[in-house]
Amino acid sequence: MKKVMITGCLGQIGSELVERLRKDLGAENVIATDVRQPEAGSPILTEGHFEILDVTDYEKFKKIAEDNHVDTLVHLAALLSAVAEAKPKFAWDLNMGGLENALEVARELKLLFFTPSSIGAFGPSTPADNTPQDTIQRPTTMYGVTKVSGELLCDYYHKRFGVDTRGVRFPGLISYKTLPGGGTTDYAVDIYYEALKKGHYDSFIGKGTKMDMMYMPDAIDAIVDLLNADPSRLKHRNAFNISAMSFEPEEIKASIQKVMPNFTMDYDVDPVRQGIADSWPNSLDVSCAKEEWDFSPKYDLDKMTVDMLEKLRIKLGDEAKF
Ligand code: AKB
Repeated sequence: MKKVMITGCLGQIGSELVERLRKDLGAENVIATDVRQPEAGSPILTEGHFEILDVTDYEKFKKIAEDNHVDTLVHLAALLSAVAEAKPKFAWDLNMGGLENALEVARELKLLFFTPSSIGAFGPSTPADNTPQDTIQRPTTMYGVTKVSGELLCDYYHKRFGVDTRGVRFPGLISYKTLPGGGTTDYAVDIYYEALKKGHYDSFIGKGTKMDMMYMPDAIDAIVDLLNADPSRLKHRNAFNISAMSFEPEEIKASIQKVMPNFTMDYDVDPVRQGIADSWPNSLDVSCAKEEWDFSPKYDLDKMTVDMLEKLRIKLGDEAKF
């Protein structure tokens, strides 16, 4: 991996991955793209190469990759679970159309390829605890349908055309730099903002609902480590189960209370997002990722909470009233 093109670079993962790869590879070796124009003065624009790209536009997609002589493609542009449930047709068109174009560009230009799947690729008939790497996948959401289809398509491009496809099933990702846009696990990000702004949070995910989560620095390391992994060790290529912690709302509340003892939480459950969460696993078995490319996250819940609150307090400035 020497020169990388990234789609969806203004999203929660993309914005931090661009920063990391610009440091690792040099700013001139990272081609950041998104369908939206970044805000004026944003580091994505001022500190490196940015291009507007709608990933459903194959010709432009290929031209940017070709003109810039990239050797690696990280395809992140996709709708998240809650938005995909609200706009299922658009979710199918974007998540599948974008991925198909990305894989075709990778095939034609012989690129190393990464795209994320998600815990959303599982469904209610999947074993919920210690969910195996290879198991039943019958998701009941449009997001999940696109994620399973995407996993299969990546496997197919590897087997049929020899494309060096790689990927992980991300759990909920927690970060302080860029907000996630329309996911089910977003409550675990919102809670830190509200803790600092209001000292209180109304959780849209109900008591007792466990989901896998990970802090963004571990997620970025996972992408880079898997892209750099020795291919001869990879028995699975795409959709590795990864996770650093599994908790329910009461546990993240308790973790915040260790730093902010007066923090309080109530529930105002959103039936749509609760339904999605109920169809997902409680906790994943990540042993294949450990065995095949040494996956080893550094942050547990309490370590993440301390870092999140410290960094967010600085970011929020006067808005942090607690
Ligand atoms: C979402 O909640 O949609 C995402 C995911 C787990 O894929 N964070």
